Amino acid sequence: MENKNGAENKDNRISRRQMLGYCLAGAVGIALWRFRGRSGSEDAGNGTDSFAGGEDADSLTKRLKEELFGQGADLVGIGDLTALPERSRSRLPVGICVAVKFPKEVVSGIVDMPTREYYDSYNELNSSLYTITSYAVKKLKEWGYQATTQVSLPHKTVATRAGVGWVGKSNLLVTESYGSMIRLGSILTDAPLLTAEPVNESKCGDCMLCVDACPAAALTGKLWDTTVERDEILNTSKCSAMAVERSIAGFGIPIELCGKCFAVCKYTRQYIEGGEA
Ligand code: B12
Ligand code: SF4
Ligand code: SF4
Repeated sequence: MENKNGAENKDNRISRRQMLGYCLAGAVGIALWRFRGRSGSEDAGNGTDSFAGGEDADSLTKRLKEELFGQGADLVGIGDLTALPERSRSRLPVGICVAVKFPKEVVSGIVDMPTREYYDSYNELNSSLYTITSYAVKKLKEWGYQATTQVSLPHKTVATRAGVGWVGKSNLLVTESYGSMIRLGSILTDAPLLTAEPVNESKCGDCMLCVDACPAAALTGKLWDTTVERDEILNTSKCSAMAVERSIAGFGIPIELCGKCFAVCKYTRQYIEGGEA
């Protein structure tokens, strides 16, 4: 996983089985590239639209990440999804997780009650995610690969496979860089990208800050691993009802926005109280 400042977790080299698939994809890419050349649309290879067929996985991955950070992503991770059922991932082997972060001041403001700024930011971040993920799909397709934003897997599943973070006792994805003050988007593709080490266990330890802070007592305190069901961590009915109540009280709109669990998270606080803007 990488943040926009270039800090990176370990990327795994791809397995032999993947390599075979990727070689095939690469071969198709090269064939398309040749066809492009014949049809007169080949470019000089130095513009943002240059075709990546035949490019090695390292440089293709770097290029894609640069594009995503250029579009405003704050975190990007790439995961091998082949261990998940084929139907759940539209038969595509790779998941890309994109995260955008809430402004610090918005998060600080919602420790007591959700605010109008939180609601506005939530809409803005959703719109940015849509722009970034659609752009990535367009680029990947231009480069000769399959790609889609129609992802039926939960974003958090793609995110843990992509090494971006773990599922906290808050039931939210927690990242070392920004805690949980992020919104997530996902892309599926067959592009031969380098994938990260998946995260399979929680790093919450004994912390109970979010559990104790939840005004609905909706969090059970269960420590996550990949076998733990969502309902073992979160009572969704209690959370939904309380979030609507608090949205009405906080900014007068009946929507499920509360966010106290991520505002109090120690990893979120670490980021907010740290130096970076
Ligand atoms: C529906 C939904 C809700 C509903 C849920 C109730 C319902 N009726 O289902 C309600 C209204 C409660 C809700 C509330 C909130 N939500 Co919501 N919600 C979603 C949504 C649209 C789908 C989630 C879902 O049902 N997933 C299916 C369940 C089973 O899985 P899950 O919750 O994702 O978690 C499990 C898997 O990820 C699994 N997993 C992870 N890795 C792996 C790996 C393997 C191999 C396996 C097998 C499993 C696995 O572990 C988790 C626990 O079992 C997602 C967007 C999305 N498409 O993912 C946003 C999303 C989860 N919500 C989000 C947010 C921010 C919130 C709120 C803070 C909003 C608010 N109120 O202010 C609260 C937080 C509540 C909480 N503590 O979780 C963000 C989370 C960002 C983050 N940092 O994690 C998401 C991702 C939206 C986004 N685009 O960013 N939400
Ligand atoms: S969003 Fe609010 S009600 Fe739901 S789990 Fe988080 S703190 Fe509790
Ligand atoms: S507040 Fe503590 S327990 Fe809750 S998600 Fe953050 S680190 Fe985990």
